[in-house]
Amino acid sequence: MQQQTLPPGIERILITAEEIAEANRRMAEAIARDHTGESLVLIGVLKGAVFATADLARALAETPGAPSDVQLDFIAVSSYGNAHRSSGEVRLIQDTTHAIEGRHVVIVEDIIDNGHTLHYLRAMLRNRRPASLRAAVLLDKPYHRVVDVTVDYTGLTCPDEFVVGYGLDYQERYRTLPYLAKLRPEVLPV
Ligand code: PRP
Ligand code: 7HP
Repeated sequence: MQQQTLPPGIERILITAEEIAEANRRMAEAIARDHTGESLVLIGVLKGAVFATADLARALAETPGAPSDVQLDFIAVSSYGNAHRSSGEVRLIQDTTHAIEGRHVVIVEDIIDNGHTLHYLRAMLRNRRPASLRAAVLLDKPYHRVVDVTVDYTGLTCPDEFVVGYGLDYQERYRTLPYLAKLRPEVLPV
């Protein structure tokens, strides 16, 4: 097999684009089972979950027994800023555009790490009284969880590394890589 040339700063690929696509398909099947015939709102968490939300929505459209109708909305929060460690303080940067009262909602996240972001979002959106509220997370990184939070649909377990690609960044870089990768240690501060 031909060796792939990796961008500067990337040490190696941890999870391939094919593995990501398969995980999205599995999550779509589970969401379809829980929401057959229902009208569903997917709320993607920007910026990290931009690709996960788009790909999960399309996988859902191709899944038998899918919801009757899937609408997309987005919310933007940040707790990492430019760092590779969370501040623990989640900031709402941009709210959704539509009301969710009485709607079936699935939050779509790229990654759960310490859990603060999803915990904050679940509490905030629960207050808006949706008919149901679930969370789909592509990558579960369970090693440094600080708050206990329910994840209803999990794609893959993430290695205990700072990963980039497929929406995940370090200092706003590497988001557009089609795979998930480990950064070279010299790129990260100690
Ligand atoms: C990242 C990621 C998740 C969150 C998870 O977002 O996209 O939303 O951190 O981390 P936690 O479970 O430790 O709270 P970030 O705050 O970096 O913003 P971004 O999505 O704009 O990159
Ligand atoms: C947030 C985050 N962003 C990018 N890569 C990781 O491994 C991360 N964990 N939590």
